Amino acid sequence: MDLPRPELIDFHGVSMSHYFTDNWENVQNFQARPDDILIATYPKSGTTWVSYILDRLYFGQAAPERQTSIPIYERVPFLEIEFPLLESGKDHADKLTTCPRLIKTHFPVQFVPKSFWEQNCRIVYMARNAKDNLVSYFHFDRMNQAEPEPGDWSSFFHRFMEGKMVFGSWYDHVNGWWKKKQAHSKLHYMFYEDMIEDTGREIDKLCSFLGLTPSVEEKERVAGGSQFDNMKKDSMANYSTLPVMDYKISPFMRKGTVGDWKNHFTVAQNEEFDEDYKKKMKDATLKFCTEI
Ligand code: PPS
Repeated sequence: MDLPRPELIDFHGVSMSHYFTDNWENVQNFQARPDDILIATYPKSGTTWVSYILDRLYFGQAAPERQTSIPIYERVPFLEIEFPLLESGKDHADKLTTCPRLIKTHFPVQFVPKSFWEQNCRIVYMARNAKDNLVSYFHFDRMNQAEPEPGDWSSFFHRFMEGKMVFGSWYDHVNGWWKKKQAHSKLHYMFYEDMIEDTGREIDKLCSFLGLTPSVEEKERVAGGSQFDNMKKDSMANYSTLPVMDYKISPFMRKGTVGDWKNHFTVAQNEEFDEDYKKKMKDATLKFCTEI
């Protein structure tokens, strides 16, 4: 697919691209149902991983053919996307026949359609440390024609710190959702690094939040199936069926590790980043780890 790369726009004070704002009114009027589950993340924080796990937990036994025949982005629609030749994420979500409906968003918390709050839906938020998030986003923007031109590493690095990314500032995103968690009891805030450290433990926490009681074998199947190497070779999970992405530049399932930033940041960049990070991340209760 040959499309011009979109520009970054300022939308209600957040950097966005038009692919995620063109359907704004309809998306804001989305009618959530009480049993809908919203999977919310800043881009490149492990959205696909959590989506895959939730889909398997809910439907792995009742409808196992889903996992082998329907790409993850169709099982879990991306609410705000409006892309040429594709059904809008909102229409797609409206048409889901599953119960619950699993729905993905990258919106900062203030953009979430109000019906999700009115219906008191469960929300799973996954966050990833800023340094690895930045690196993952850089490679994604290199290979994804639907993203603004990434520029070189150094300019991307600075743009990230300035919050000039699609879906805005990482710092505002993780902090905004963290604050929301204090008021909304049905929000489960989890960390990519914890998932890497012990996927089984994090699936246990997820199940307890969702009120699910899978057998030990089933949980092991879900945890095992969702390991990076398995998802990387699974064409229904690795986005290889989407023409806007060029896997020769970089695969969607790229490294799947904690600490790859060390292969990208110079010593000077790391110091600059840490200095700036301290100024922006004042809430001591929100802690990330950048290595395990
Ligand atoms: S997107 O485009 O925002 O929906 O991308 P998202 O799925 O949030 O993030 C992609 C990064 O998550 C990594 N990933 C995983 N890591 C470990 N285990 C599993 N199973 C897994 N699945 C996806 C993926 O490789 C991207 O990170 P990087 O660092 O680029 O490898």
